[in-house]
Amino acid sequence: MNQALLRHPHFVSLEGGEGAGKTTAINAIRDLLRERGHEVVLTREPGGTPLAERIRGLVLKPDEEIAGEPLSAEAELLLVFAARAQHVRQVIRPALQRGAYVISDRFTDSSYAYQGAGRGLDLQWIAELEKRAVGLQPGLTLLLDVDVAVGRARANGRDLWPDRIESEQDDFFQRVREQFRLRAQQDTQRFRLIDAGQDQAGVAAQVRRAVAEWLEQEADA
Ligand code: Z5A
Repeated sequence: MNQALLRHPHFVSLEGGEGAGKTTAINAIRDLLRERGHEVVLTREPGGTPLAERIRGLVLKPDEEIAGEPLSAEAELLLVFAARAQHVRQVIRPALQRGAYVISDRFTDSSYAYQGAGRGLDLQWIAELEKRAVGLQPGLTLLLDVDVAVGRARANGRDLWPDRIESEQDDFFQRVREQFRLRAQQDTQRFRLIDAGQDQAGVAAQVRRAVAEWLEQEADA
């Protein structure tokens, strides 16, 4: 089994808490890359393939038949990784292989943040799954960082029925935010921290700047 963890320069992920504004950021990156003539594939996690989208439903919005059965943290982790293993092989790698840029709304960093810091699962176990089941990291990860209360207020303005994870308490989201920030501090080569507390135009401008600089670095490398 392949255990190498490779970074691909055309693979970009967006991370952050609820209501951080990933949609605005994704649109800004897509526009920038298309202006420069690149093929862009937009995708998301959990999800991105029909099977992985089914798994997303199981994790976030279980139907009536299974809603009463508590989902253990361990099962939640394995489900998001099952979805990711599928997503990488069916969508992400084929797109990268034909030269496209792939922008994913969340990727493995979310598992470290939500299942690791949020649910309290062993980060080493997650690292092992990342190596064995995924084998791929983004070349660039934009972390949209925003105060938990601000992000939740934005998301609450939109969600009538919060999903399983959105129903968690503020301390869960605080741990998630801290884990994302820690990962960004520990890997400044891959991460760019975006102040997502600004208005949407301000966030889009920071994102465009960060991606343009990164493209220049990649071209010089
Ligand atoms: N999850 C996990 O547990 N483990 C994993 O491995 C993975 C995921 C991959 C689904 O993700 C859930 O899966 C997520 C983590 C978990 N759960 N949570 N929480 P998701 O990305 O689909 O769900 P989300 O993070 O809850 O999405 P979101 O709340 O939609 O966040 P967003 O995409 O960053 O926000 P948005 O749609 O761009 O904006 C939200 C609202 O805020 C919207 O009304 C905007 O108009 C408004 N907004 C956005 N930016 C601004 C600014 N700058 N100012 C004012 N208002 C703004």
